[in-house]
Amino acid sequence: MSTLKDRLREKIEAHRPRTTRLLKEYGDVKVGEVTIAQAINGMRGVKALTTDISYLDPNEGIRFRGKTIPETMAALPKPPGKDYPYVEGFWFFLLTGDVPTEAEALEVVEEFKKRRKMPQYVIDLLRNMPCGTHPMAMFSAAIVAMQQESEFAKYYDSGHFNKMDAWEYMYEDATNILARIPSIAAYIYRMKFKSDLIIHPNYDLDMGGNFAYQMGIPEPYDDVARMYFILHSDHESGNASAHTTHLIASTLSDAYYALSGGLNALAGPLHGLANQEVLKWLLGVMDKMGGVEPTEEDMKKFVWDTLNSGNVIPGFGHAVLRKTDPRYQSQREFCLKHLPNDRLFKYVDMLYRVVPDILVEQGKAKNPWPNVDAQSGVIQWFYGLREYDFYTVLFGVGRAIGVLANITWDRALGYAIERPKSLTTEMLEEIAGIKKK
Ligand code: CMX
Repeated sequence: MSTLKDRLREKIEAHRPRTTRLLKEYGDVKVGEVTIAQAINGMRGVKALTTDISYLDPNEGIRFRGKTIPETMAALPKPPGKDYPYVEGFWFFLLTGDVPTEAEALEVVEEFKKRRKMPQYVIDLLRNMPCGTHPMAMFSAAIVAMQQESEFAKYYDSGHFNKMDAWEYMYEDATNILARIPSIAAYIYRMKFKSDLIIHPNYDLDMGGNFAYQMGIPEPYDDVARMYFILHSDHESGNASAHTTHLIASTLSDAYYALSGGLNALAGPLHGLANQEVLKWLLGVMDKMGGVEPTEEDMKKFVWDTLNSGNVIPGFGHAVLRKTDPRYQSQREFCLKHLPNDRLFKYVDMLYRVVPDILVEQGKAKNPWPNVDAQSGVIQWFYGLREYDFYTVLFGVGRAIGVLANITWDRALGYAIERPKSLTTEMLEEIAGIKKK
């Protein structure tokens, strides 16, 4: 038994009575009300989910297990000589809420190495997909293809399924998936964009180090990977990828089905695909300028042209945040340190100066500030990863950490199958007093 699994068991056993008590003794206490706008417009702000893994304050941004991003990065153990923590230690932290010691983090590193090998049938599947397939479709298909290996599904079929133990099988599936997905992502990249010249895993390296190795990108890309996966991991339960994963898992579907579905939600341009859209948009700006650096006036015109043509400015705005996303800030600090003179970074920085005022002037977006996706593609581009169709896959590797931690806890606490209630438009009109019953 691993230290992580033992610790998780202790945490789960300590936590269960809190959930049971809330449900039994306080189940009827109201946490809020729902308006017609919320019922029609994407349930924005409806408080109807529970997670202890992260919390998103509209002004402060994300906290993982109570810690801000800088606190998280500072607290967790790091590989020797590196600036960013082991992703494996971060997984320990998200699951348990405890900062692991170096030895505990390294135990997870070793556990992931043991489970790293990716099945040949996944490579065969990916090779057989049409060459026009988007990397996100390949990624999602690869995950669901491995469903036949699900320990959770086997346990459910065993005939002695017990709700109290179900989390253990979800945890095993989650660990197997996390150990493999950086390799799957790198395979997709090398297969699709590097003439299928695949680099096999290096079993001496941690998750971030091995990912950089399998991508074929030298240091400090290993640290970029660690930073990137941690920053993109979790953003509460209500965002589309996390919520989709949670919803699917609530049916007692296993982690493979659930994560694959969550990744499909991430693939939308209003969500994770925005990072590729930012790059595409910026390159369009550069192309129009014919290589000449735009002035702020030029940039303002491009922004207005985009808005006037009915499109959103990718990388800006957020459903919950009302300030600059601290995930954007973290990446900006990385850029200021490692690529301060990069041309694309300067463009992004110029956008930071011009877009918020324009969005305020336009008067539609509730949050004019940049989100995580505004900055992330620039870093990848700088390190030679220029196939921006791939960027959302990177987001997906990170997001898997958060959503898999969440569905492990969902099973531990026995959260019910999700089933909100719908109303008809006529019923809303009656509630509004427009129509009489
Ligand atoms: N550019 C132009 N218009 C924007 C905008 C932007 N960046 N952000 C919001 N708006 C518009 C909305 O489209 C909406 O217009 P309509 O009333 O015509 O439909 C209006 O402002 C109000 O929207 P909102 O309440 O401020 O934002 P939502 O909660 O509805 O949507 C989000 C949030 C992120 C989808 C939206 O801000 C957006 O489309 N941003 C650009 C895409 C993006 O960067 N997505 C990535 C978000 C982070 C992530 O999940 O990865």
